[in-house]
Amino acid sequence: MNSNPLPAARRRLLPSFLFLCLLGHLGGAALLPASVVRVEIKDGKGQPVADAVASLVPLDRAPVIDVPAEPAVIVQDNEEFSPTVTVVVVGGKVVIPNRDKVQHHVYSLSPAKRFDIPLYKGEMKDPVVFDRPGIVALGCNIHDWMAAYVVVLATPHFAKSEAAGTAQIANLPPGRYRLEVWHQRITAPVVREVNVSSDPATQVIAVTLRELRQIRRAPETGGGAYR
Ligand SMILES: [Cu+2]
Repeated sequence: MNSNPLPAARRRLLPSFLFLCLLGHLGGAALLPASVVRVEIKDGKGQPVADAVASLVPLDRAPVIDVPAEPAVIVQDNEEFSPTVTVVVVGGKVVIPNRDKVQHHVYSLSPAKRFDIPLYKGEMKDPVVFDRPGIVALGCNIHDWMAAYVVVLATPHFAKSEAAGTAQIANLPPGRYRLEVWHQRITAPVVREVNVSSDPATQVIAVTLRELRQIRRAPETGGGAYR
């Protein structure tokens, strides 16, 4: 029997104590509860807006962007893109597999990334790399109604709003930021300046997107709109 258990307990505790000290020394800021900005996005009638993208661009430091090794995935299923809004950082990759029995011809004419993938089914050969910030609208040459967006950001701080209209951006270092809120149905993003203090807290910012454009998913019949 061990008549003196204390030294053994100390020996067990010492490594974890040293580990914590090391962690605290290397990444003190990361261990603190970090600040959160929660953007509540509504339309002019007070209804929540889903699939809006809120991003925070640091104004007093260069953003540190880690490009994920894995591509984001936009599936083509039942002759629709899913999801319809995808966010990537600059340099991010996207694959657009076709799960339908029919072929699709995916393209973009957006200045931030033009591409054209002629008729295909199944997987793509190479992912599309989005190397410039901007909004990239995807379409299909065969099916006019198919539409999706890739939002390419030069900041790692972003979130897409859920059904409740909430986009929550966590782990924010203190500083000044430019908040941008984009939605496919507004003509220009909503821009605000936001201060994140060094005291960890959750800041709630209400954004109203007025005058949301209607999206035509199929051509109108009769042509009356153009007379
Ligand atoms: Cu198609």
